[in-house]
Amino acid sequence: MQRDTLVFDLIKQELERQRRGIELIASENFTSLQVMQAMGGVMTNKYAEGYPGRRYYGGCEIVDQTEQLAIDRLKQIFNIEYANVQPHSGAQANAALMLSILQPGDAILGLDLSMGGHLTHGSPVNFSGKLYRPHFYTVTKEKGLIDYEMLESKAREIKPKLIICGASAYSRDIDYKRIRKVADEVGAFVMADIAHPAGLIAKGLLSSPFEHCQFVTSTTHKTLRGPRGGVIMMGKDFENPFGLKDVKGNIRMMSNLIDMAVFPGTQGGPLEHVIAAKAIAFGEILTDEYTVYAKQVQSNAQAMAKAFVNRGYKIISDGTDNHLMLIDLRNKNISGKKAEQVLGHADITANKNMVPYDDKSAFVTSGIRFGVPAITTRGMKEDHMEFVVNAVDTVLMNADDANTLSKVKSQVNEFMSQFILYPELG
Ligand code: DSN
Repeated sequence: MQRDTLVFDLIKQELERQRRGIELIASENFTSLQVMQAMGGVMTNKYAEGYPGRRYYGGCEIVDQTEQLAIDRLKQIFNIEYANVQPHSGAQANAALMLSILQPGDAILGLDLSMGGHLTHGSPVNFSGKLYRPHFYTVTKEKGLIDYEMLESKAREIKPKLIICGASAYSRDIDYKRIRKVADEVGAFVMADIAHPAGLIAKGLLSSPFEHCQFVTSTTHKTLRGPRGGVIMMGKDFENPFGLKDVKGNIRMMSNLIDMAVFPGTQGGPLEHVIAAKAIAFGEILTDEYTVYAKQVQSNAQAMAKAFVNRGYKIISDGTDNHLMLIDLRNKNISGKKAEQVLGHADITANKNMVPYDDKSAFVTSGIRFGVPAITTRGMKEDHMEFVVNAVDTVLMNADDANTLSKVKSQVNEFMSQFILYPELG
């Protein structure tokens, strides 16, 4: 078959784009070459509906081993009893988890999307807000911290079946213990979606949710630096809350309910090539090298936040505990939309983001979100944050000056040439 030069040329252009720019999207990262090789390998050809040792197709004896490796390594990373590595994404993980414990119309309580939450935590445009009855807590107006008192009073009033914690644009640690306390009081489960900070939690740099939240979901491609995908985990397995029995009349464990909700509940064949890549990434996370990386992520984020504050930028909650920060640009007289656009002209990639109590729409926004997982993988240290923040600031303060934008772009490209990305790819 003729090589598709059109598509491969676009892939080459994307590699060049990633190489020359400063990547500040908090949810992105650069996987290792071996993770990408697994994703582009022959396991993409295999159907394997079911689970290791219990498949609906023949020829699964090899993919059984990679999937079991992924499961075992993930359990080792977090020191937990249960992991399902089949969800195709974080959204799929959340859909399956909710399917396993909720009935349509059940009340759920999550952090409002416009306050840093996530679409799958009850947004009316998402399955979670359409199938279930969503309610929300917020962050406080003064400090930008999760309003635990509101969470508690809403939980007592609504009596949700599930309380969801975790966020996409929240830079502080979470008090899982406090959330579990009110959940127990009102008869709710707690699910922590750790898609963003999972890598820092893995290395003990942030509080662990496993002791307090019955269910934990994550993506695998953000701080975890693996392939795009999702996982569902439990610190401890337990008998299912509904007394569901299997064909032999045995009560099924919660792990069985979740497995069934992933397949056949919400997915068909698992992506075994991605699962092989997850296994590789999880192996990398177990190394000391990754521990050094995770600590550097946290230090870089703090250095970056300090550099922004020194230039008069308003960080929501006044700083960061994790890998990201959300900046309110209103005192800088530029919208998030425009900021994202002009930063793009200088080869700096970030995403506009609503800030709490924003007066602009989600398409315009008053804020911008910055994260350091990707630039830390490129090799940047605390000292480099000064260059990055200076470049961002110069762009934002000269947003309508094409000459300045082009000058910063050249400086960015020159700066990034010292942090080699995928040298093996030529
Ligand atoms: N889209 C992801 C993010 O950027 O945070 C969340 O799913």
